[in-house]
Amino acid sequence: MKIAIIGFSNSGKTTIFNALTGLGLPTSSYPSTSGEARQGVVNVPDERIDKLSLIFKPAKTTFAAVDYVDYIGFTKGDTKQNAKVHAHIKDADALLQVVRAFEDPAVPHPLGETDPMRDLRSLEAELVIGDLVLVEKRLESIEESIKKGRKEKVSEAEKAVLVKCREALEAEKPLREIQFSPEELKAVRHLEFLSIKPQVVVFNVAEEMLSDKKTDELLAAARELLKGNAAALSMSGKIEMELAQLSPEEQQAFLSDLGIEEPALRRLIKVSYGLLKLISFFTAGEDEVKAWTIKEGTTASKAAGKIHSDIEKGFIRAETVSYDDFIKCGGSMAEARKLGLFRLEGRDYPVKDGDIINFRFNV
Ligand SMILES: Nc1nc2c(ncn2[C@@H]2O[C@H](COP(=O)(O)OP(=O)(O)OP(=O)(O)O)[C@@H](O)[C@H]2O)c(=O)[nH]1
Ligand SMILES: [Mg+2]
Repeated sequence: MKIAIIGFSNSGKTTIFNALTGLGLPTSSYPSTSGEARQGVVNVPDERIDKLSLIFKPAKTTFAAVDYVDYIGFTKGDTKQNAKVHAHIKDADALLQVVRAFEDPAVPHPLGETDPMRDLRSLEAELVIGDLVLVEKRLESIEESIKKGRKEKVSEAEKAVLVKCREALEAEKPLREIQFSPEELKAVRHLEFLSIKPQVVVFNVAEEMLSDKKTDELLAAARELLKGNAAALSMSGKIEMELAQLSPEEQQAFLSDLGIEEPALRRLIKVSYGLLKLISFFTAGEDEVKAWTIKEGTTASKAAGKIHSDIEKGFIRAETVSYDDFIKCGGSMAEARKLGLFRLEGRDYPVKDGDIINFRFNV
């Protein structure tokens, strides 16, 4: 799973990427206009894994992980430059939009004054325009094929979805607001639209704005604007980056000084994971406690295939106990079995978030 960080330049994309990944890419007050997209792995924090690790004391603990990508910013009104950004991030499963909400005369803003809602609207507009260009190009090439009588290159189904997309985009609606059937989505998947991807908006606020009425108003306005599969949060990129460089103990002390229960970064990672409709099931033993990432609704045999194709092929059953039941039983498998909380599920069982599973299989 991959999440691309987008936004205008100097909004703090690289700062937040560094905070997320613990990497130390250079940040600067002049805009980056070229270079390679950079990728980093981010563990998805999960208190349940922390607790399972305490119980099983495994040799190894593995969290679910998501890749984050940092690239150059969007430029207002520059469709060509923005198409370049699209080319580098189009395979992402979701977007993380960083919106500048901090004021700092030393960091020039590409659009002049700091105005987060204007930036959010402008960037949404750039996503919409970019997708509209893709739709129109594709419709033109379909028309061309019809004229030339090259029927094999024409899909009526695709054309119908493109027309539906064009209507929405011309009305300045991001595609994530529109309902599509799975077949419709499949017909246009190859175009890899940006405005259709789930999106988390992060307002990068100044430290003193972290718990301020103005920030709350900003979040409310953004939530009003964003429809479909989207969310809005605020954080101080600068603080999060500094925090990420501390040891876990130091972080804890720092946060309790500030009266913060959960670092904003943890919340951001969790919200993004949820937006992707991802859930985790666990395997737990002395060797390893591990969170496995699956899409909501994945069946037990497919989930087994995540671990190894042999387990999927030779699937017999999934011995399953929910995390909550397991903890209720004092973290004892024997107790869970005795109380009948241990279930034997078949191959078509839709795995639930927090299931602890032991797969039985034949090789
Ligand atoms: N005062 C202040 N400065 C910040 C904050 N976050 C980032 N900056 C500064 O803003 C500048 C730009 O930050 P980057 O993280 O490089 O921004 P970016 O979005 O990656 O910019 P491009 O890669 O050029 O598109 C740097 O000088 C950062 O130190 C913040 O919360 N407060
Ligand atoms: Mg950058």
